[in-house]
Amino acid sequence: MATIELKVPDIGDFDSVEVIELLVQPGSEVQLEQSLITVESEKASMEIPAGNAGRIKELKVKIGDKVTEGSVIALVETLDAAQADVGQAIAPTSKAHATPDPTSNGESTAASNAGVAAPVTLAAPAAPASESRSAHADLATGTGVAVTTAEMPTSAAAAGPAATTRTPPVQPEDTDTAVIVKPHASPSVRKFARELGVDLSTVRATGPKQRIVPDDVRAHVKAVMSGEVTVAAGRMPAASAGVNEAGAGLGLLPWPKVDFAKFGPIEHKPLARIRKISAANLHRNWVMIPHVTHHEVADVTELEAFRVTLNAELSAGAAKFTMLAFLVKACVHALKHYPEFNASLDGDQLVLKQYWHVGFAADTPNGLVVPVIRDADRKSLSEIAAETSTLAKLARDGKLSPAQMQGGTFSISSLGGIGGTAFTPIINAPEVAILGVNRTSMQPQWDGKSFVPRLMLPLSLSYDHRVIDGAAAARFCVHLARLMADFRRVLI
Ligand code: CAO
Repeated sequence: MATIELKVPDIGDFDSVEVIELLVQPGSEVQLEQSLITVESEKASMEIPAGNAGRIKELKVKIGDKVTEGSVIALVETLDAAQADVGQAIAPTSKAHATPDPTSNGESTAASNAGVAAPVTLAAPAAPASESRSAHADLATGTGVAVTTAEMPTSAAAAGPAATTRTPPVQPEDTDTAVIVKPHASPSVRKFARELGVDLSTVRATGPKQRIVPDDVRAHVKAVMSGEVTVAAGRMPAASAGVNEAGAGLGLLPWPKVDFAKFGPIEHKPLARIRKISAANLHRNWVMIPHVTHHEVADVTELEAFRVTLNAELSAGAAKFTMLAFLVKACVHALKHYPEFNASLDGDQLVLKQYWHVGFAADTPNGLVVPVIRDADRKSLSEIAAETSTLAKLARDGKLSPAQMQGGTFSISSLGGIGGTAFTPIINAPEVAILGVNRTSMQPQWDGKSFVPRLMLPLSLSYDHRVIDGAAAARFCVHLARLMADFRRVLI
């Protein structure tokens, strides 16, 4: 057993950086490269890793101390003498590195994507560090920002002749920016928060200089669990969101707590199970998908006349031809023409589906459900009409099986039987578009010479703007409206 000093390694141009966090205590066993302390400069905070494994005998720094290269952080008892021989000075070429933890790297990248975290460039007389550079496009701002990561020696003795561009041991966390207000927290606190799924922008900081300390994260989790604080529903996985994982915290106020009984009589009614499930899904989809709704009107004068004629010819008991059935058929045609509407986002890939399963929102006493008409492209209009009627009845009776609600590639939400002129249907994730339909009304239309009464059907297409552009949505709707205006076009 030998006692050696663990020192601050070469940290580049930083003369004197403040210790803001102690990550080990006397008695702690540390592994090689385990973080010992967090230091903070004007621009960045970084964790200083151990150049030796062993047991911490004594800490030589405390919070608030200023350290520089060579400052002794702690005395450590190595587990055997052999290690001490190696440990005092890790050779410049040895792989004494603090490769950023992939998750921590991800978050730093996120910060950089926001255009705020500049890589720290050090002209240091040290061994060349391996460097990797990657550019990440920031979809939110449309900018590409270079992020540098590097390995570096952990020992102060790791000096060599070559000048190089390097970063500190751990990807720096930007702490000071005028562009985006990023929560002020050390890498280890960020890691801790990530493990717990806590969005640091929602955490109240109590540390010095508005710094979030581990206890703040714990207090936040406690408050959320006890219902004292509410947070926005889930966060978009970085890949499929196309935005940084840290995201911009919504920074919402807690939900108002009101004693309603103070103002008049009240009654408590538990939410039905379906409503709770659909509410959670709708909330997630609304928050996570950048919705835009495009509005169009289709002249269905001839189609409605045709529908009435067909229904008049029906034999007893046969399912009525509904506007919904025509819409399903027309939508399949439009989806084939514009395949990105029959797709899902999977990370940075678009999954274009070669099947056309159309869901339709069904209003039930217990909430909204979306049964799916599978292979709508292969079914006749009367088959679709019969199936929607069967599925709608099953839905109202609460007898839909999960399989009957799965696999949809596009949805239709029809309020045509009720009214309205337009609305914003919420996309049924992981689909990328949904068509809302309102009640037809007779309206004057200009035919070039005079106004004529025409039966107009309002269409509202909500689409995921990450996948679909406004122009594509407009084209899709024009295409759909033309089909509805002259249904013979569906055959083409
Ligand atoms: N314009 C005018 N009338 C319409 C119409 C339209 N766009 N769509 C339907 N109608 C008429 C029908 O012709 C029918 O009239 P008749 O009884 O005289 O024949 C009447 O309205 C009722 O139709 P319906 O709504 O029962 O049948 P449907 O096939 O059109 O719709 C279903 C079935 C399951 C979609 C519907 O019952 C339903 O649940 N709609 C609500 C969906 C919903 O809640 N969406 C909102 C979700 S939030 O995004």
